[in-house]
Amino acid sequence: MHMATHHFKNVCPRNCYSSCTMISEVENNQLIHISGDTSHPYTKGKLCAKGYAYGEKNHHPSRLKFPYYQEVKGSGKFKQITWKKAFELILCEIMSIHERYENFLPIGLYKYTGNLGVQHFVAEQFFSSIGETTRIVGSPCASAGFEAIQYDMGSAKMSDPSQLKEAKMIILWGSNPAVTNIHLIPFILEAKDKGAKIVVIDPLFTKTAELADMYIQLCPSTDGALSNVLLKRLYESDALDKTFLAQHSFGFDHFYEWIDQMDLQEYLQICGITESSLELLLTWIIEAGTVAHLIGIGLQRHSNGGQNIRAIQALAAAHGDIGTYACGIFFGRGDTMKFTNQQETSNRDIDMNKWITQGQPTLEMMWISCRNPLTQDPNPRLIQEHLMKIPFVVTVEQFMTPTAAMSNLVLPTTTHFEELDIVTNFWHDKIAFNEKALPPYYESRSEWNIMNELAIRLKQFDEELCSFPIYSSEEEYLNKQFNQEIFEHHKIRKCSDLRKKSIPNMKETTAWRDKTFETKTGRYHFYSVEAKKNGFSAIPKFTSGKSPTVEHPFWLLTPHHPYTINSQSFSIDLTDDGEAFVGIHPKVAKMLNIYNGEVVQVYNSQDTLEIKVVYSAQVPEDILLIYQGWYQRSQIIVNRLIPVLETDMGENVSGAKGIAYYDSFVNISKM
Ligand SMILES: Nc1nc2c(c(=O)[nH]1)N[C@H]1C(S)=C(S)[C@@H](COP(=O)(O)OP(=O)(O)OC[C@H]3O[C@@H](n4cnc5c(=O)[nH]c(N)nc54)[C@H](O)[C@@H]3O)O[C@H]1N2
Ligand SMILES: Nc1nc2c(c(=O)[nH]1)N[C@H]1C(S)=C(S)[C@@H](COP(=O)(O)OP(=O)(O)OC[C@H]3O[C@@H](n4cnc5c(=O)[nH]c(N)nc54)[C@H](O)[C@@H]3O)O[C@H]1N2
Ligand code: SF4
Ligand SMILES: [Mo]
Repeated sequence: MHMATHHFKNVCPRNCYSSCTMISEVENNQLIHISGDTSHPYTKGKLCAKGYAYGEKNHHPSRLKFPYYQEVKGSGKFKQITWKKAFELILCEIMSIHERYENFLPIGLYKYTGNLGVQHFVAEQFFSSIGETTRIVGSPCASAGFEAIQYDMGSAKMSDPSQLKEAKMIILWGSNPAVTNIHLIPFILEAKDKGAKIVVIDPLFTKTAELADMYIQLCPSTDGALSNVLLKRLYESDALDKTFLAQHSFGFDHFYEWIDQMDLQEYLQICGITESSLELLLTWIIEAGTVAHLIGIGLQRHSNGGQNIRAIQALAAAHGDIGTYACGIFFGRGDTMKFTNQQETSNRDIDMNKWITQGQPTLEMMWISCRNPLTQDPNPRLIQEHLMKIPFVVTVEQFMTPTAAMSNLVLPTTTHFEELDIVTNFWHDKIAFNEKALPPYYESRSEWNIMNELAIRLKQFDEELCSFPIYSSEEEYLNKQFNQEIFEHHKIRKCSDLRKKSIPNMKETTAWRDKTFETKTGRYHFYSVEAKKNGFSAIPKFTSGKSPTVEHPFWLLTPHHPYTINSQSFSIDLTDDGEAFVGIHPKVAKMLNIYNGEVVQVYNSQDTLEIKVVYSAQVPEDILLIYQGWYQRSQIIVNRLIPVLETDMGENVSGAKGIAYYDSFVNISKM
């Protein structure tokens, strides 16, 4: 018998630079093949290993099939229940809170980036529709960097990243696209083929460093110092853009007074680099004429991370690279969430870092979705303690994560193959339509379906309590999220426009082409009154960060893994490193009498991990490397070693400072 094959367009909704579109082949309601979509102008038909493995992940035996309830969180005594019962439990809890408090403030929403599709913002919308509730706010990802950009340019705009193929020189600061932004690599290699010099600046010798013409192994959190000394040498070499400085910038003289008095040797020592590498870098910049700076998200995860980004930006601006084709700053776009349900509403906002450290205020119920704080956030033990104290914790998930296991109610949810959605993107800015290719897996429901059903029940109880609009389908719901801004940007008004053309065309743009910035003066700010007002240095000068101590002499770097995306994809064995390991320089290991493959203790005052050692000469002698994520097999939770240490910036863009994940310090010893 021949079965009909149907093809659907899906979009990967992960928190990833690419937002790839893919073609799903479906036979008899089974996903039989996934391929990349060659019509995507940026990803061009290629997926990463995780993308190709979605077939396996989607019907993985450990995917959640039914709602589960446990009376005692963490007991593991989950009982399978019906959705009817699940909705009853939730409704009962919501109404009891309302009765006791006469408001809904004791209900908290703890949501993040597990799925970035527009449909998923329905959770925020639902909880706003019942009045003021509590939000755990802040971003563990890139908020320090976005705030830094705001001080100097007013907002985070970015040129089309495909322009990088025409770059004359590319400097990558704490960015590892060979792992984290793979579709950018062909553009970088094209530039390299055409003669552009590629420079990678990273404490770890990464996969991206392997592709570079020059690799600079700088000390963590010292990028600002290197940027400042480079600027000083460019000035002395008469290589700055005097027209830009005179006509489009504000406060350069003030900034330069500080640069001028810097002692070069002192700062080179801080960075851990030699004068000859600085001079070679300088020569290459002068020869290239223009430079594209690719700034990763990694390097701003330090207590001076935002300020370091300001310093790199100042280097680019003074050299005349901002506002010009194929050069300038490539960090990310701050303004790509424009659908109606993505707009902020007024709630009681609790700073995520303060919540972890202080556990305030009283919460009776917590709704967790698209977030796995017990592996991804700092100090998961403290978070677990707070969750234990909240009487009713609900987690909407696809897998029984450590967070789901610490909840009372676990609700199984659909994947992007099983729901309709639109995915926006913070890098190439293209949006794409995600068709529903499969029926929901067992009893899983889409995020919209869950909230819509809850709203129906709440309204039946009391119409006044909930203003959430009831719709009959995901498409109808999504259609209501379009608005004028979306139309102006993408020229679409409803899902059916996307059915005709699933990735709307966009004009290629160069950020700040007219050199008018969104700051108060319209100029680039080398002196920022706003930064000063918020307690930072007005000028983008290097501000020193943290360093290891005698008791904890190693930096612990926990960067992103090639074969997983944050805590996702660990269930499929794409790699032999399904178990966690700690990378250490062989010379140091030998000094400590630690063997390759031995299980050791890595510890700080917060916690101790027992973890396997892997020798790696790519890791500097004062650094230990453990990839972040969720190690199902070895049950290791890396973030237990990560304290709640804030980045300098982030609060003014996300409601909480970022997290200085990479300023964690540890020691290592034999068991
Ligand atoms: N040590 C260390 N920690 C880090 C980082 C680091 O570099 N080092 N990086 C940080 C960064 S940059 C980020 S962005 C955060 C990411 O932190 P999170 O956003 O929490 O991470 P994810 O693992 O992507 O997603 C969380 C959960 O969402 C679930 N999920 C997937 N799809 C759906 C869906 O459609 N609906 C629902 N309800 N759930 C879904 C996944 O199964 C997963 O368990 O981690 C941070 N944590
Ligand atoms: N495969 C894969 N891709 C991903 C993700 C994933 O988990 N897996 N996550 C996605 C998400 S949420 C994010 S935020 C991005 C992250 O994308 P990236 O920023 O590229 O990745 P990171 O691993 O966070 O950090 C990049 C590099 O910063 C370096 N670094 C640390 N401190 C410093 C410093 O002080 N200075 C300099 N110069 N370098 C430093 C680290 O050694 C690391 O190599 O990737 C996205 N893409
Ligand atoms: S994780 Fe990123 S690179 Fe991989 S398929 Fe998804 S969007 Fe593409
Ligand atoms: Mo992130």
